Amino acid sequence: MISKLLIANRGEIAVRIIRAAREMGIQTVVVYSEADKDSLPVKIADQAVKIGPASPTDSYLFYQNILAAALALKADAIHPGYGFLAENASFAEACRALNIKFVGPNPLSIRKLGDKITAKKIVKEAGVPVVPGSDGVIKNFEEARKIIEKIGYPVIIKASAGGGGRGMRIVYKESDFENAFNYATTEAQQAFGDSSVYIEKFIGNPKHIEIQILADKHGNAIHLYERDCSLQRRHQKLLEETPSPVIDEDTRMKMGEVAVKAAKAANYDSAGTVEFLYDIETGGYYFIEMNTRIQVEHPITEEITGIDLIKYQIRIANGEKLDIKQEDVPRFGHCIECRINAEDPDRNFTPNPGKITNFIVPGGPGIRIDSGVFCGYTIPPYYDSMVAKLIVWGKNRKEAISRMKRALGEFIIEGVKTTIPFHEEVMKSKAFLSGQYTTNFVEKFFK
Ligand code: MV4
Repeated sequence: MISKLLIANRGEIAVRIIRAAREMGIQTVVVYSEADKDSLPVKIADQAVKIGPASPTDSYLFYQNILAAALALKADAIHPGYGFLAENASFAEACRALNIKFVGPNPLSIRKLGDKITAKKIVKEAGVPVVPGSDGVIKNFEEARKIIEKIGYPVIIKASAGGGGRGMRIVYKESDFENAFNYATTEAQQAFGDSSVYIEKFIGNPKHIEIQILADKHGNAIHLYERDCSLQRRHQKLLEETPSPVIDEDTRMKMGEVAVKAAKAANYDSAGTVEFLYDIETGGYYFIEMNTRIQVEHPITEEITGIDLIKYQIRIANGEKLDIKQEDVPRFGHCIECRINAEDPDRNFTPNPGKITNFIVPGGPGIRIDSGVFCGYTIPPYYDSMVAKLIVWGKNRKEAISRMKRALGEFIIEGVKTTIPFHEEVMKSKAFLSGQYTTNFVEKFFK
């Protein structure tokens, strides 16, 4: 049994994990950097241990110190949250070697799915639709030419060690290919220490649809429907909603089924997310990658299913069997999350850290706020700029949107600029209201 959980993260996700653990009767230890000594997770955890200076590489990423803290305080499990060590297979292995439960999938699954070429191969063999393209590493121009003859331009070159939009190049015509290929391999080598790249047909105007899954260590896996994460800017998601306004019931269940297939094929055993591109013209969907962590936007799935994903992650890490069957996964209403960042939307979303001098949160029916800040707190400049996730539930999309407008209007944050005005504009925009918005929406309408 897990009796003490160490949280190897900061901010709102550390708070979220402390809340789940506390409701389960599990003691909590949070580790923190010098810059986070006055943070909310440090205040509310049962215990807190300083692990290093502000710099992430010397604190939240420096896992020797985190493991030493876990041993010293006798934590029997570590939750990595998202970012930092969450998808680090070597860290998961190091936990295992010390007999500490890693709240996440087994190290081999992390490693296989982290390599995007391997991930695609595994799921394709299991019958999951993937974007047409190369089946493995592209070694040279000749190899690429043969594949592009079949799929046609435009194509996208992706780094196998990349993911989440890092290390990608779009190529529209043959005369640009050689340059782009050389650039992509060099960049991949520099960024990830692995020059492997692969190519796919470039889907020009897709929706980013992801399926939440839960898989245990006994071979059981279920999905918890989709999230529409198309509203993003430079690969940073700004708003997520579920259900997706463009996914019909039949497609929803089919995408869920293939996501479960993908998870099973990868021997997956935790909460995870299977990412697809969805073509609104054809209704086609294609696997692109799988994320082996809990995601920022997990609460919207919790709100429409009533299932606490963090508690399930902990139970699964503890070796427990899933006690929900696919047919028993509820789905009620509609949920939207707006990420409120300390950024200036009028200045190209430049980060705007500093002291929060006033912080009054909206409340009332259907409102949930996941945040790591409070009035008087100073947002340090070293980490991401998220201030709060404003999560709104409504009986349908229309009510969720009205409620989101109302909640954005109630939210008072002073001292730092935030993305609230941006979200207020989104709530009024035709493309968002129609539900037909794609990944190009922000770049197209908010320049
Ligand atoms: C693509 C794509 C179009 N076609 N793959 C971005 C995040 C990462 N998970 C995969 N991504 C994409 N992969 C194919 N075959 C479009 C995206 C994409 C994107 C690409 C360029 C600029 C902005 C984008 C925003 C969202 C998704």
